[in-house]
Amino acid sequence: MNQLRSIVGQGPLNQDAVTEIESLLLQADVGIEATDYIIESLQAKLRQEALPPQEAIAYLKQLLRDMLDKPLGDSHSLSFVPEKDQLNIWLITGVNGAGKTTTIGKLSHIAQKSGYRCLIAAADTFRAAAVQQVKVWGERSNVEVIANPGKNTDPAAVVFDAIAAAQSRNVELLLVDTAGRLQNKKNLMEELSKIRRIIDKKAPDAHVESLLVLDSTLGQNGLRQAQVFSEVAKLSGVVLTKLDGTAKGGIALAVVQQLGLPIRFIGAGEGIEDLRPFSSYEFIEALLSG
Ligand SMILES: Nc1nc2c(ncn2[C@@H]2O[C@H](COP(=O)(O)OP(=O)(O)OP(=O)(O)O)[C@@H](O)[C@H]2O)c(=O)[nH]1
Ligand SMILES: [Mg+2]
Repeated sequence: MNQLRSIVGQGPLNQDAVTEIESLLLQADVGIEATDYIIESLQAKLRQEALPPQEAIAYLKQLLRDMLDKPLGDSHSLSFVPEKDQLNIWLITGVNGAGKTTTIGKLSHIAQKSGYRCLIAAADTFRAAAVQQVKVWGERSNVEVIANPGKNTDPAAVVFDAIAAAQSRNVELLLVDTAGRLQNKKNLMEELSKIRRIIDKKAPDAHVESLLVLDSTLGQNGLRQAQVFSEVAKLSGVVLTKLDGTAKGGIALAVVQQLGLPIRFIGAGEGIEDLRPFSSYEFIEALLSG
């Protein structure tokens, strides 16, 4: 989107410039709603005063950053970390293959390195290999995994057991891996809402975060999923994965604009270190230089 900078740097936007900006934003997965908002704001500003190119670009960057930071309210500068000396439960949800289990592995690694007492709940009981997969991540990050060895076990029961273990061991961060599910599968979505209810009931004092793992290469399709997950799992944030691939990343703007949820982490690779806390500053600098 580095072309965006040169167009915005040229002063008041004529119709050609607007069309060009619109097409750049849509190609970068920014989505119609957020694109309209950006163009209207830019037009209004540039009509109001003639800005030198650098200032026009600075205005654009600030506009985009403010959009990304809006869901955070006043807590802007606070980095997103589990609270010490209390139980934090992070429920990790999303469609099949979005990167949930990998993200759990990366998060447990960061948490362990940062000195948190951490535990993983293997609540993907849907696929036979899923428990094994999350256990491998647990070994890599040196974090214990609570699983139920039986077949066809109820994932909510695994979560129940894991919360009990977390409470008795003074665990600070419990990461819950869930099965991938499509948002239109009623019974699976009901199962997820049951997991969420168990968490709220069994750990009423815990600090609960419900994170949607979103594959950034899916573009606008990902947003439709997100809307349904948002209600069922009471989402509080989003992890954008696979930003190391072909995705342009504009999806982040669509997510915050349409769902009002903050982006918390970005995944940019398959390795254990390939997860970063989300920073609107870094994100916008990268987006506009790419
Ligand atoms: N390039 C890249 N690949 C990723 C990233 N995150 C996850 N993956 C890959 O995406 C694939 C699916 O990852 P999983 O973590 O198994 O996804 P999941 O959401 O747990 O999948 P299900 O449990 O089957 O729903 C794996 O091949 C991961 O290595 C990322 O940030 N970048
Ligand atoms: Mg998984």
